[in-house]
Amino acid sequence: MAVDYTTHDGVAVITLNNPPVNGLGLATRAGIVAGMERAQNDPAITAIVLTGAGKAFSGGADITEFNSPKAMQEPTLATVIKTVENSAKPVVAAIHSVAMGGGLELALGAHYRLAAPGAQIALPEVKLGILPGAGGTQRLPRAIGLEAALNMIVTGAPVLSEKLAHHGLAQSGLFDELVEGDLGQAALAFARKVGAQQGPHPKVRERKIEHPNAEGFIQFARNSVAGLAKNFPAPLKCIDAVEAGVKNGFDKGLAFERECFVALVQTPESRALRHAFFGERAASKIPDVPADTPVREIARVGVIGAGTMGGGIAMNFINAGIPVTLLETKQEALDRGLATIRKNYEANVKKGKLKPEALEARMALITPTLSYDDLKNADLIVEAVFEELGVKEQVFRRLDEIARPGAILASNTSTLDVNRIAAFTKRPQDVVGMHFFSPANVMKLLEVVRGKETAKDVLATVMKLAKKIKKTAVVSGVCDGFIGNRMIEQYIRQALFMLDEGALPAQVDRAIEKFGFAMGPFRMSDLAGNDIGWAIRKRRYQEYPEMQYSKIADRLCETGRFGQKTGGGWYDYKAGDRTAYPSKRVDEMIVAYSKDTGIARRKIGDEEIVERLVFALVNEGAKILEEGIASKASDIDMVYLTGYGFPLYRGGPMLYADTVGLYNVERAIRRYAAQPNGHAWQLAPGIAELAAQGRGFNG
Ligand code: T1G
Repeated sequence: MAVDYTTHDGVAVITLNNPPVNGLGLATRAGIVAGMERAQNDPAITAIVLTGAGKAFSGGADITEFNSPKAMQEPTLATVIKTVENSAKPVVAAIHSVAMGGGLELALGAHYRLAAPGAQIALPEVKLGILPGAGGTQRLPRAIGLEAALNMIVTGAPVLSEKLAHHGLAQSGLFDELVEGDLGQAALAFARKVGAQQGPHPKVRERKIEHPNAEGFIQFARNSVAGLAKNFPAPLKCIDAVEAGVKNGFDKGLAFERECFVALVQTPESRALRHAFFGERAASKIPDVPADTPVREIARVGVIGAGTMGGGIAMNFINAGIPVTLLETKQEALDRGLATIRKNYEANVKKGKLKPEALEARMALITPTLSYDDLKNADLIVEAVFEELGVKEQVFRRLDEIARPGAILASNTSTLDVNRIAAFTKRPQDVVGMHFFSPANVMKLLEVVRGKETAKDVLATVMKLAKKIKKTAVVSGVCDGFIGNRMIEQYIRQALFMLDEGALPAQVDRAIEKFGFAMGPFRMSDLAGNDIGWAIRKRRYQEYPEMQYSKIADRLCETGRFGQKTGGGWYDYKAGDRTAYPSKRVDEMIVAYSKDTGIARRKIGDEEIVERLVFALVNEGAKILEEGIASKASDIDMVYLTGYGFPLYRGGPMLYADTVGLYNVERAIRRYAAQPNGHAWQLAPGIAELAAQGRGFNG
């Protein structure tokens, strides 16, 4: 049963009991209404307490019911809240831990509210591309005032309950009492007290919204939100709904809120945000690794290599309070690495992101060493040494000798075969890839590369640890480039072919940045260093002689134009200025290369640029799914949303393909396959199959 009903000397207690967070699914909603009716009809009951079992009062509407008929089935949340608000007997909401979204809206329908301190109070709907759809935009301003309410609704940010107990403006606070002790007992006592009082009991909806200049403030809110809301319609709609209630009263405001909700829930932006919300959680679930797989304790971590990657990796663990032994081969490299870590923290202190005393505490968690023996007690050792198999072999053979039994041995490799690395040890079951993205202490994405012998508890341990170090971990099988880099390879290939065929770097970058990417391929390459791609291509030419590439990027590198670090790459740069200025010299080089290769240049439109770049990702992603390298399309989307600057409001390459329709994606790919360089377009069978069934990657 999703709701429990108990009575205690004249007080009925309705307890939401729908783990994990008392999502307000249909059964829960029906249970609350049934409980309310039961209490109304019981003459012995003088008051009602509404509370939540387990880890939350309520996390809001049951998002697993979104876009399903159940979400709109009576009793809807609006009906539940009306039932509570119109109850002849006073209702006391007793809140602990979490009251979010519909959960907070439900509490706002009660006549009184008590809260334990430390509870997260929020209307986070805007983060899902919608707005509070059960009266939140109308009741919250009446409960805590226009400014505080607008801020919570438009940002979706949680506020701790103790901050809402009393409010500076005219209205009393959201909570009638903050309860340090036993919330249940306090709620029963409070309920008995109000149950003995003559009604009617206070309704939030009857409070006035007092503000000296509501119209002015709302306009100010609109102006400040405009930038933040650039690609997202929901924040501005939140303001519209609050304004409707201020201007036209509660009932009209409620009706308008409903209209806005129904409109927003259908938008592609909301679908993308919900997809990302679920994708983030789904990524930590590995199909063949049971959720209750025992995990190994990770109390101490070893990091080998104190370079850019090693230092960033070490910071992730010490940020989570896990001590790190940092190993280098030479003292000056070790000193340099420590200095870089300290510099990063000092920058955070300067930005106010870190307290000065916390800096020293974090640095104290690092034990620098030049000796492998100091790693012998580590529970996890992550190597971030030079990306060359021979070097990895030395490291893993040495680790096999000194690491304690059961230690997890992880490689940060971005391109090498984790199975071959595991084979350098006698414990391949303990070897896994942990591919961090640079800068490792900033980028959320972590590709967890599963070798064919990697043990399930190793995977479960690393996925849990990833959550602790605030990474979005996605499991990848072993292939060249895993998920992200394997797909970006085809994206870059198309970008280069389009230069041969008629486009120029600035045009390609502008088109894909207009689509929403943080940075186009050429600005990105100039930032990362064109020589990195050059080295990878040289290896590819050896390994995949049959795969044709444009050689324009090699020609650029042969002139030493590695990007920002050499003052020039695809673009020109001025000293101390990171602005990418189109380079006449490079553009001429591109035109000359087309001539040399006999390709007649043509005008390439932005739409073709975006299709060829994004569908190159989609096509390779489809192959990755078919090969089982990724277990679900949302994993691929999470890789692109958290590691490659794919626009969040489009939900990732695979969701974007679903939005376009795989029927149209297939037609476009077949069209490009018939053009020059069409050899690069080998349509993934999965796209044609799904298109024929009228389906998408995400159902
Ligand atoms: N419904 C159903 N399941 C939910 C859920 C929800 N609202 N929120 C979380 N879960 C699941 C989640 O998928 C995961 O499942 C587990 O709970 C633990 O979550 C009309 C329409 C509540 C702060 O946006 O912010 O109300 O992986 O890992 O870190 O206006 O979850 O274990 O199977 O995040 O302790 C608005 C979203 C809905 C709240 C808990 N509510 N949730 O954080 O655990 S829209 C939200 C959160 C709405 C009304 C509208 C967090 C949390 P599993 P978790 P956590």
